[in-house]
Amino acid sequence: SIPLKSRESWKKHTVTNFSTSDEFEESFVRHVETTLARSLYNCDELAAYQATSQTMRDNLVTNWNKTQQRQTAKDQKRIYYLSLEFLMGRALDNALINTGNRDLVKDSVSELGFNLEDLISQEPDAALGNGGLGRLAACFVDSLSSGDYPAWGYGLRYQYGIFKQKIIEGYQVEVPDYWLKFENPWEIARKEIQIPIDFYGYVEHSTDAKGVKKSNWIGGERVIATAYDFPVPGYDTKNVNNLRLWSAQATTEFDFAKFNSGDYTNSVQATQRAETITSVLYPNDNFDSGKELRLKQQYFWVAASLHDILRRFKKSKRPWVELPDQIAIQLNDTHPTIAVVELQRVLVDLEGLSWDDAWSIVTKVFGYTNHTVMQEALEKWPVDLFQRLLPRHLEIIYDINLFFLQHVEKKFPGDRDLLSRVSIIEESNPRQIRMAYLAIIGSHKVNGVAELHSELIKTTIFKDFVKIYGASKFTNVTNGITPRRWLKQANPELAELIESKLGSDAYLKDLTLLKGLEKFVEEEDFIKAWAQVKTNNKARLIKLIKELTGIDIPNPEALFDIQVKRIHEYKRQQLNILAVIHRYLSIKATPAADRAKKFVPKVSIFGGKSAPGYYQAKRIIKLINSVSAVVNADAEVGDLLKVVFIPDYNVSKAEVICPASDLSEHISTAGTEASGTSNMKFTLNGGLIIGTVDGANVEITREIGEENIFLFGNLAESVEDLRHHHRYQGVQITESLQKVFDVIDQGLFGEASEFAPLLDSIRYQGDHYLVSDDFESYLKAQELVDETFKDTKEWVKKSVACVANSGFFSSDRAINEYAEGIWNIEPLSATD
Ligand code: GPQ
Repeated sequence: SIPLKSRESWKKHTVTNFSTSDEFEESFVRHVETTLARSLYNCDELAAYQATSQTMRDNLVTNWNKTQQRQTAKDQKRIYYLSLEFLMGRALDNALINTGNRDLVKDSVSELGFNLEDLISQEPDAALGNGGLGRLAACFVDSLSSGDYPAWGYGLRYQYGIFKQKIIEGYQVEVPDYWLKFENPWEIARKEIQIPIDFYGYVEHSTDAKGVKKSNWIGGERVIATAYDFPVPGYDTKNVNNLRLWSAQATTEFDFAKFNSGDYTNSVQATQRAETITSVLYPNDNFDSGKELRLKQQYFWVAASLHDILRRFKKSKRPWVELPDQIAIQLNDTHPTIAVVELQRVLVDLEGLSWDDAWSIVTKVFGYTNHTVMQEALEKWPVDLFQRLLPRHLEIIYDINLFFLQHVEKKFPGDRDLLSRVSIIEESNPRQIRMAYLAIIGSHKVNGVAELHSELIKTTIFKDFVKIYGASKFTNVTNGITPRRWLKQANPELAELIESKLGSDAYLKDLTLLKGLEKFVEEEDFIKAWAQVKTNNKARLIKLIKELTGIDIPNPEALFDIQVKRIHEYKRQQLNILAVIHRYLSIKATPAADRAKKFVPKVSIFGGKSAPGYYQAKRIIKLINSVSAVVNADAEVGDLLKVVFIPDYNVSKAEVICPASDLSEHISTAGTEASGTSNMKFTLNGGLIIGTVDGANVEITREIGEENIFLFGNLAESVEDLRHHHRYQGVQITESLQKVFDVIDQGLFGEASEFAPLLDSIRYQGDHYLVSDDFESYLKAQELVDETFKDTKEWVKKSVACVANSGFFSSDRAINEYAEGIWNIEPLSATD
């Protein structure tokens, strides 16, 4: 560091943050003219976006530095959130809001000749995630910073995020998302951080002078992990935490043996191979595809992160037993589970601790969050693959398993079925490693993400582990969303109205204050203003739909009924579109004169990506688009029904879509959606929900009241019986569903054979997702929606009730629960 006598002159020049318009503009122009090497004459909107972001980044970086210094000095316990996905979306608007600079910057860029909204929309989404799981991680880092927690996120810096979805002739076409095309002002490249990560190779066993057995892994291939840091600003605090994303590089130790033997090209190819590790995000949601490169990604990321975490711990010179007092690591799903094994390896093989001492440390450090009970999503890795890629880790897994099974045997002597059921190794062909079991055994707490889900994991997939460890190891932390992005940023007009009624914006940090809105529901003016905000937001969405699809929505007063999320059979977009067809047929079958009385005008809006190899989901997309084409062109139906598929649903589009719903659909087969988080976003924005008794819908109902939600369908407890019934007694297709099937079969929406596999999975293949069982009750619920919507005033009151009672669903609340119940960490305020 700098010698004492030089520090005075240093401090004189230390960077200060802009705080006036003038200072902002000075910095903006400096960045245009130096950083970007442009001028007054060729500063386009992209350059202006870059200069605005660079200026904001300067502020974030100074606060980031102070935050890190403060955290190092105080040396409190830190939380490390390991997630393979961070679905961050855009950073600029969020930084402006969280630092309280939005108005100032809007005026400043306007003085310089730009419109802030236009600059904001220049930014590509940081789409390093698939769906709910990745967006949850993004909301969590926002809440960790806002709550002043000493926290780091660790993930991968994919060069390609989730693909962009184009709709061509009704089909999904995937286009690569090369989001780093232009300079990314939000990342700080730390090229000096170079962590070697090994793969393959073999294990050497030896015995030392004291007779202690030693294992030493000699890697066969080396890749370098280099760091990119993303500052994460908290709201209304100077606290700025770090999100560190790793990028893979070839080693700079050039392979001279190959080079000298004239094999220059092969030697360079190794570089290419190394870099593929972080090139692409796997585009599967709720599905395990088991690819070797994916396992490489996981180990690369986990080994680099642990190395970094342990280096920081070692600087404090504390003994290893204190590790669990200084750090907590949360495993976001099983993707980082190999961290359990890697930490054990480092402590035993490299740091020389005994197995038991190491294991007692390891299990105190980790917590594991489960996000699904669906079998096809639970990660398993072939033993053979592990043997090749991570031979020492496989040995350690065998030992962890052995000690665990010994413990089980002692507790339940002779129960061989139990042993084979809970073994980390599944004795299948090929043999597989069950990552969820390893995560449970290696953690001190396991949590689900909504109450119903946390109960289900205890009674289904992890039942045996409750028997072994007791129920107290299993807990619930219901998901949440950040109100900064999902209310203030996405819905500025509603935020303003709320602030004017509550008298301050304190609700953005204590969302339960929204309850205060209830006392205004009888005020005529308030209700009118509330309705007006919704209308304005619907107009904003109408514009977006027109831009993206060319479809005109003639009637902004129509009921906007929205289902946006990944396309998945369990989420049941097929149920929605089949009911839309039913509605279309009913309208056509009603005499023209009676239609207006019977139906409220409605716009059915869909959006979401299918995994590229998930053909059934792709058929659902095609069906929605075909129905859209037929219905929208049918003059007889007019504005009574419009159907829209919004292409390339992502975070920045969600920010326009969520505030514009009258009704949103959360209609998964009961017991399949762990929580859902878009249900919370729509509720927070004054949209009503039609939904099943699943995931967080249950808690939303409890908070907002049964009279303010449209629930329907079978309960989770009936699902197994219904499937059993389908298997042995067949599937019952009701008359109304049959009529819908008939018109599809007759080719009303184009080539019937394209959709046959979709219908067949319901009528002939056991209807796993219970579409037939829930169809009638869904139609009934939709009828009730229509009835209720006709009374505009009553509807608006329900809308207010939704917002007023959504305080519980803040990710701040979720993070506080993790901090207290799982991590045992305290905030460290910027003013401490
Ligand atoms: N979730 Cl296992 C994903 O987004 N991807 C996954 O691979 C798995 C779960 C979701 C889950 O489906 C939602 O119900 C949750 O709300 C979300 O995780 C966050 O917990």
